[in-house]
Parts: sequence; structure tokens; C-alpha cells
Amino acid sequence: MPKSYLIFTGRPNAGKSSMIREVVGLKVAIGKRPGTTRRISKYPLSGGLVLVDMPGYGKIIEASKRLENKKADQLIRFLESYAHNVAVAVHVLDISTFLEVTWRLEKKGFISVDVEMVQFLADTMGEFPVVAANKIDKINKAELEVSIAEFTYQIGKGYPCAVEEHVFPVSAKTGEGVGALKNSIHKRLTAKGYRTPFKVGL
Ligand SMILES: Nc1nc2c(ncn2[C@@H]2O[C@H](COP(=O)(O)OP(=O)(O)OP(=O)(O)O)[C@@H](O)[C@H]2O)c(=O)[nH]1
Ligand SMILES: [Mg+2]
Repeated sequence: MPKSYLIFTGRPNAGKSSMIREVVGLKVAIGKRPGTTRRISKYPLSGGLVLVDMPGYGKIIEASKRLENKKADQLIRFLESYAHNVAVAVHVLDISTFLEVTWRLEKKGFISVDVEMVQFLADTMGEFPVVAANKIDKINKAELEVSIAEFTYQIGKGYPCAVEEHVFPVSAKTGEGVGALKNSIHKRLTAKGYRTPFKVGL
């Protein structure tokens, strides 16, 4: 039987590995600087699932453009070839810097890497990923609302479905919102006949 994957995607430093620690309880390496997770790392979990911690997609400090492109190609190829075996994809984004980063990219004529990645995941998997809008401890409520609204608006341009129901404001640092995120992953796994490899407080 082919293996099934629980994958965590996102830009460098978004908090993918921190979120894996919070959600799954696996002690994967985390770091202060972007580029901590260097390889696509797979960890077998209970119930036949395999967890995948991905390197960040996007800017890597101290890496050449060529290496960045090579890494991005590797990630895209991995996602394309594994798409049918992904049980649940969780896209982690740093919502505290989303507006600033998006505006900076927009000025250069690019769309947000997070928006691009979420749309890519939705297209290749045929299902909207669970989105963990992380680092909510770094901004206030008003900033969070505006940031989430902008993110869902940008995603919604291509996907008029109810995007909000897939977006979970969380902090891997304080644990806020992690319960709701875990429940949503649990629901998706259960609906597909998988056993959830972590405790959920229902
Ligand atoms: N304030 C705050 N910091 C966080 C949060 N989540 C992660 N961090 C910090 O962000 C930094 C990056 O976390 P990682 O989990 O290593 O991020 P990553 O996405 O796995 O990064 P790469 O492996 O480099 O792609 C670390 O210093 C974490 O402690 C959060 O919710 N709030
Ligand atoms: Mg990491």
C-alpha cells in the first residue's frame, strides 16, 4: 500500500517545524534564522502516516539564486509527485509579516509566495490546504483581522469557495489556536479513514 503523508509547507522561518512540535509533538529542529530545515524530512507516525517537514519555499539566507531555484524546483517536484498520497497539507504562514511582505512583492510585480503556494497546493491536490496563520502573538487583534482579510481576499480571487473556514490563526509560541488547528486536521484525517497520530481535545 502506498504511504500517506501529512505535510507542512511554508516560507522559510514561518514556523513549520515549530508547528509540527505543537501539533504532532515531534521534536523536529527549529531555528531563529530562515533555512533551518534543509531537506525534505520524513518521519513515520502511528497509523501508517508519514510526517513531512519541508524546507521553506522562498528566500534562503546565504544561498545563491541558483541554489534557491534548485531548492524551489525540488519542492515543487516533490509536491507534484506526492500530491495523490498527501492525506493532509498544512500551509504555515507568518501572518504577522504577511501585509508588509506582500506589499513589498506587489511593488515588484509579484504575488505573495504564500498565496501562490496555497493556490498551487489546492490545484495539485484538488483540495484546499489547512492554513495555519502563525505568530499571532506578534500582532494585535486589529492587525490580525486586516491581515487575514487581505490573505483570504487574495486567495479568494482564484478560489471563490469559503476560504476562511480553512484558515486558523495560531501561535506555535503561546499555543493559542493550536487546539482548533488540530481539530481541523483530525477531522480531515478521519474523513479520509486515517487514524489521527496525536491527541485532540474534543
Ligand atoms: N513569536 C513567535 N515566534 C515563533 C512562532 N512560531 C515559530 N516562531 C519562531 O520562528 C523561528 C522559526 O521557526 P521554525 O519552526 O524553525 O520555522 P520553519 O518554518 O521551520 O523554518 P525553516 O526550517 O528555516 O524553513 C524560531 O525562532 C521560532 O521560535 C510563533 O508563533 N510566535
Ligand atoms: Mg523548519
